[in-house]
Amino acid sequence: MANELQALIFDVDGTLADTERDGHRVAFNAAFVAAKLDWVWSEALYGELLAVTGGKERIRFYLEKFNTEFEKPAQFDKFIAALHASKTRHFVAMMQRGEIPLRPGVERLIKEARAANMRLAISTTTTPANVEALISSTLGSDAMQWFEVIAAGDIVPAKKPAPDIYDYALEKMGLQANQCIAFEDSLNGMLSSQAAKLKTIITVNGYTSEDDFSGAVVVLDQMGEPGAPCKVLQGNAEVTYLDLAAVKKLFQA
Ligand code: XBP
Ligand code: MG
Repeated sequence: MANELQALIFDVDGTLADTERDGHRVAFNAAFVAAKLDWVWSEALYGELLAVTGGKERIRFYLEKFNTEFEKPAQFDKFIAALHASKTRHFVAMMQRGEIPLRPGVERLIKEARAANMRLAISTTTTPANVEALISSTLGSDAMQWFEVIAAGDIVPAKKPAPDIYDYALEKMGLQANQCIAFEDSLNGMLSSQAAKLKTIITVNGYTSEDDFSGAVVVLDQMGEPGAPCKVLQGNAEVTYLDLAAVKKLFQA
């Protein structure tokens, strides 16, 4: 008999909220201004930089590929860490001001799952402070406790697309991959969840709609709401909006 679904594991950036273009990118640029650097990450450039997950790693990638003229300071690791810490402060402040809402259906699904005693976890590349700021500002100050594991940031050295952050979440929950389902928005995210052997539901966003999501359980434009249906972009499923019954059906299919 097939396993029963025990837990939902959510990615954060791009999945819970559209944070990349108007959140992280803006916070990076604010940190560059504060550090008196003349770097500007446009929406288009940021799309290319998203090939690399992790903010510190993304800054290094930018300097390796797009700004090779920049003379690296002597203590380069410290420079990157300080710049990224400043970016995190800007991002947290933006979330605390409520600048980025959750994507359609996210709050509804999480609350339904919670009411049904479904176990919940987070698996993300972003810094823990960012997760806390987003979740508390959108779902309320106690909402961090709804998730039994917050697997985030540098907790594992190898970030997505490596499976490590999902493996970590599964290990902490004491669950097998075939008892859980993952929610992702990007190719790097899905490669990570699939490498951890998790079935994965994709909701795309502006930066990821052209990614190749072969192997996903279903690809949707968003989770949708009653009266505001989602579109099925890939996969043989009839979903009008993602509720727990739909998730369970996709998990069993
Ligand atoms: C997205 C990421 C992160 C964020 C920036 O993670 O790759 O690096 O873009 O956050 P996910 P930091 O989709 O797994 O949530 O600057 O804190 O890394
Ligand atoms: Mg993501």
